[in-house]
Amino acid sequence: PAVKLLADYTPPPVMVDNIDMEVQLHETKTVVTSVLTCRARPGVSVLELDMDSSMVINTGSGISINGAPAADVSVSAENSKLCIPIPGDVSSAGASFQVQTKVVVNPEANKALEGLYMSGGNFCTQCEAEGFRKITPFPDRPDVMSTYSTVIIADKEKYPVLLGNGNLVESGACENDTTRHFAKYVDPWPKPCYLFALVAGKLVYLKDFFTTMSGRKVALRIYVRDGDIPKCKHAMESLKRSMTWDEEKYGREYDLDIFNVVAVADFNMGAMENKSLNIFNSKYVLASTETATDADFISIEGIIGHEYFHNWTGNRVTCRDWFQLTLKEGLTVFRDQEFSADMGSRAVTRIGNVMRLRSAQFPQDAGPMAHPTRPESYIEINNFYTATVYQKGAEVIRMLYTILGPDGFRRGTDRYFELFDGQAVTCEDWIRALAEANPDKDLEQFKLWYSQAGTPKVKAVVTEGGAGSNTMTVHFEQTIPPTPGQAEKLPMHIPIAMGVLGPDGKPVAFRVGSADGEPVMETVLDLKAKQQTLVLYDVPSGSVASLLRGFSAPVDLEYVGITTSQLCFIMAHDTDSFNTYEASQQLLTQAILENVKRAQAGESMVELDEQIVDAMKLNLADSSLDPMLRAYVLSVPSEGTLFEKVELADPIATYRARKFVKEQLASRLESTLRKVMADLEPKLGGEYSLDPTAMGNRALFNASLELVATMNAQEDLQLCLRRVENATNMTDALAALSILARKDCEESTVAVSLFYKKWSHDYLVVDKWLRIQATSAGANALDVVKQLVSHPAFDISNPNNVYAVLGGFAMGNPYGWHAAEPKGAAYQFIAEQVVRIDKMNPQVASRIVSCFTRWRKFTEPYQSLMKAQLEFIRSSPGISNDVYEIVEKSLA
Ligand code: B3K
Ligand code: ZN
Repeated sequence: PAVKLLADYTPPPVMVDNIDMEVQLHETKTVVTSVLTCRARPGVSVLELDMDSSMVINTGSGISINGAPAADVSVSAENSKLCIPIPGDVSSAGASFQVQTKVVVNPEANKALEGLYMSGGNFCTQCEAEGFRKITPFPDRPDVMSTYSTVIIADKEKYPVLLGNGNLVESGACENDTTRHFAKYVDPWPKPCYLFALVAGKLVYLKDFFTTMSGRKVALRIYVRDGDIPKCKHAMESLKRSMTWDEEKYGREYDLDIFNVVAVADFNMGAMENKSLNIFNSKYVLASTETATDADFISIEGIIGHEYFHNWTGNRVTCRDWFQLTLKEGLTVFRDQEFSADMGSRAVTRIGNVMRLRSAQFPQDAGPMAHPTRPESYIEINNFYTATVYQKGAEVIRMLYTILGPDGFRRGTDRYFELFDGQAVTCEDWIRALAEANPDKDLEQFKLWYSQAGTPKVKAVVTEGGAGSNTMTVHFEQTIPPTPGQAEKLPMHIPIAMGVLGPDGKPVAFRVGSADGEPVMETVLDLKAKQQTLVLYDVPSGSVASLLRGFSAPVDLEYVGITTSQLCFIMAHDTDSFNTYEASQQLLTQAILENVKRAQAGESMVELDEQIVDAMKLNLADSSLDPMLRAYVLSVPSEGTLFEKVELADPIATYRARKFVKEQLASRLESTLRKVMADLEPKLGGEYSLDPTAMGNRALFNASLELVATMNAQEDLQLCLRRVENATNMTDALAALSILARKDCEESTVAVSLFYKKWSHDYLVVDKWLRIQATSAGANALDVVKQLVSHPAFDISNPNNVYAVLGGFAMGNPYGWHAAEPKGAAYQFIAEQVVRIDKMNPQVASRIVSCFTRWRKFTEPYQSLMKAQLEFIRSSPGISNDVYEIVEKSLA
């Protein structure tokens, strides 16, 4: 397969200023007629349109130019380009000309869920990144921006609702066929074709409206299947909050009279920001107290916000080419993270963001798929919608925010919209806009965050000045590990936020750089050199530095020589909640890793240090703290994060050591945990609320219950079972189910089956039930997963089901996955499923095959067995470019 390079970029030979489409919908034979108004660059004599082998096209009579049949039209060998010679008189002097094409596509046969396809009997589309070429021949690249008109025609009974981009200008019955009707939409804003969408089907909607800051009244509608309207309220409220927030924080107003959201059950990813017609995976729209967890409510708010925010960061200003994907995604993730922080608890939101970065992006940055936030090459762009482009991309924006400050950043985004509205631009352009608005800042070195892959490692050595000198010296050293294709790296610009805790635990006002500087409580060091030293004055002896507050840069910080008691001190006193959490995680990580070594050596494990137990108790019992933060502090680092801390990971020893430490926490903190539960109990009843404290209380109760239940006392197991049965909200029911699903006991079997009975009518809840089993099962997980795959509720062509069961198992259940017997049996099973799914849906297959990329990270025999499956997949006939790219790069 061809490798595409950023360095090969050339501007489009032909621009399309407008496209008029007519889509005659039919399940197996949809006819798409398009008229493209084109302008060719001087010297361009052939119009090349991207197309797809799945479409039927009559090159003889299906194409005309300025109304006359086009001559000598050809289709390239791989059926991927339609080449239409432009007669000399037509293209002269850059004049506009019109090209009409007519093609037939088959939505029902489209199991890849890219282009035009069917979900639950309705038509829908997904065009990003390159799906538009499966609907009509077109220069399918984001730097071709056009205005659109779309006429959608379909059977009136089967497809009463017809939706397109932009404003509805006309609709009615078809004159020539009374069983059919049509709707015409016009989108006046030039857009790249990846933002095209249409929907047709039997849908109902929840409606509302929003008045923008300039007084425009926007009709808001969320379209769902019959019966689902009551589950749309939270999404609608989230949408209105997003619209207000973007006006207040960025001065960005919505720009059309309607904004539609459609929920579909078959969707490859979370959601899509099509202009005025967002299409969502229904799991990120539908929610009720009974069926959705607190985490679901939070994700819905975040994703509704994310897609809405794309209207400016992505749609009005878009990407020049797909290498620039982080331009819209990193920025929009940052915006949705900040929106969520403003709507809920900032500290808790930040911890959640960092957990995700560390569990998904750090491993990617350390493995064979490592790439810069702006990749320089790819085979299949769909493989680059990654944690690096999204989550690390958002960290890059966050660092810019930190460096420029809130006002400087806002001046920068204003400048960005002012310069580039209506254009397709690059990451360089983005930095240029920020720099122009902040002439006192130098962002040159910062740009390396776009081009250098790998997680920088920062070592910090803190020393106190001699007695009486009241200084603290912090010496930093950065190194950036080699990544594929990048052996040598340059030092990066890393903003490090820090503060100081005095010997009494109180925050210290210190002076930076000289003894007569202004006293500050916090400072941000711009680490730019490979090594850099910072001297702080007025620091009482016995103080402790609190480094990388709020996780101010996506780096791996090693605080050299920090002691257990200093970490416990930070946990107890830091005013920065992130570092409170971070200290607890460092302590638990050290304790687990120590025991991993012992497990490997066949030695007995060491108990948790008394200091750690005390610090945990203090935190747990402090009811003045945010309960969600207390729950996070109590959370034991995931196996995935632990693997990253060692050279070669032994999955079974890691599992045992982690389990041991968890049991230690449970038994040593038991009385405190039970007291916390008893204190929370009365607060949990009453009306369900999504305010941060209510959610925190549920999380803390459930985290405590999870710990005490590791001791398997009958009454705790019974309590879990009762909660599965009687909980009035999904958060509590699911928490209890996941505790039991991990166990081998009567209550577990009962809980799993009664949960299914209760919820078998709700496919989104069933999806949770599938995932819980796939992620919780122990050494017999492979058998469980095989049963789930043949369960009537499982549909291999539904992406959510596949991600829940196969993804949950291979990527969310490290123990069950590696421990399956005979060794490697689970790898083989998943490899076979990947090959099977790839024939239908390469994007889904490619996500699942990623479970093998880090094979080198594991001890033998795991690594060889995983590698063997990658080789099996590579040798399977007809694998997609999507899967090929991941497999090939993993083996390289
Ligand atoms: N832009 C889409 C993702 C499209 C993925 C294509 N494989 C959703 C989002 O990031 O908002
Ligand atoms: Zn996005």
